[in-house]
Amino acid sequence: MKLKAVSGIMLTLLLTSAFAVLFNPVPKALGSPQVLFEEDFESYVVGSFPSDKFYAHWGGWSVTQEDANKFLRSESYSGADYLLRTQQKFPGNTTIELLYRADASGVASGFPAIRLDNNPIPQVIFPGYFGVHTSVWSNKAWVDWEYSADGVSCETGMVDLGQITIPIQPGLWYKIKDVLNGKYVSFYIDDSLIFEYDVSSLPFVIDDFFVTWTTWGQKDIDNIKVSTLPPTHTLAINSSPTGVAFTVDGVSRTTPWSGTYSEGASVSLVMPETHDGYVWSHWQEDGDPNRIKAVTMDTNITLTGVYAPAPKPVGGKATPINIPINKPELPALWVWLSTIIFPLVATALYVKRRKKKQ
Ligand SMILES: [Ca+2]
Repeated sequence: MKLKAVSGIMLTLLLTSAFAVLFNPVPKALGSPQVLFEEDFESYVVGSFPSDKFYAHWGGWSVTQEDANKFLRSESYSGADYLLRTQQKFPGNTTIELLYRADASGVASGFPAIRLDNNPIPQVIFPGYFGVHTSVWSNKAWVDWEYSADGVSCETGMVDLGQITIPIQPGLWYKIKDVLNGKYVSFYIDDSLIFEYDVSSLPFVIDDFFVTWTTWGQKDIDNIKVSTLPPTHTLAINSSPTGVAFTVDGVSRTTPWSGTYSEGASVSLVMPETHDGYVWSHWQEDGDPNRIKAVTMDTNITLTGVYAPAPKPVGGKATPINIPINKPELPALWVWLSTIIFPLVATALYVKRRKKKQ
């Protein structure tokens, strides 16, 4: 009996937990970028080359250890031919980041650079390939590109984006990062934006690319990470009539307005109670009468705040409070009584009496 009771309780507990697991919504990882590639070189033997993940044109790169940290080092070389490239290709809308360090020869002749390349073998022209090169060289920011078709280089260009304020010192690690977001490539050093370049005018789109590092002088790279950008959604706020001043997360805006948010972001909207002779009515899309609204950005959202003309005061012209209100004109009642009612009653009584006498 006792055993039965215990097993009954256990069965109930088991079923309860199973139900809890079944019916508790699993929290969705919203807004978190997906890591496509990550390498810190700690699992490789010193002196080896991680050929399972990288391709080195003409060699020159090997795993090196310093204190307790392993990283990938290029030989000191006076040309740009020891190119390093990932074996894995990546889609567009991506962030590429890594730690970068150069010795004195590397800084003197080189730069931290990331090349986005769909060339299967760097430096060899294949039918139809492109490369976009973002870099800092002699404290100047650069973007250059090449494009070939049928084995002929048909488009090359270089844009000098001007002096930068962050000098690259020899022997120091820097975090460098490229962000590909739609038509822009943004280049960062230690999380400071160095430049942003609109690549939409280039004769190709940046997607399905390898990441390549060029070599001038000795370079060290570590902690390479390639990840997708978190998806974004658009929030558009309209109103009827337009031109309504409202707030988004406490910041003043005017309709029509739109903004971009990472997936899962929570946005707080406050529409005013009145606007220029109008009063708040409702949100057009869902009929919600609450002018204060919180939205979760899991898709593109358009909301329209509807205002109605302010109602006119009943009975025509409103009477201002500070003016004395006229009291009912009592004398008028006495005038009526004395001039019409009394004579009527008197006449009726007189006629009655006369009739009685007759
Ligand atoms: Ca490392």
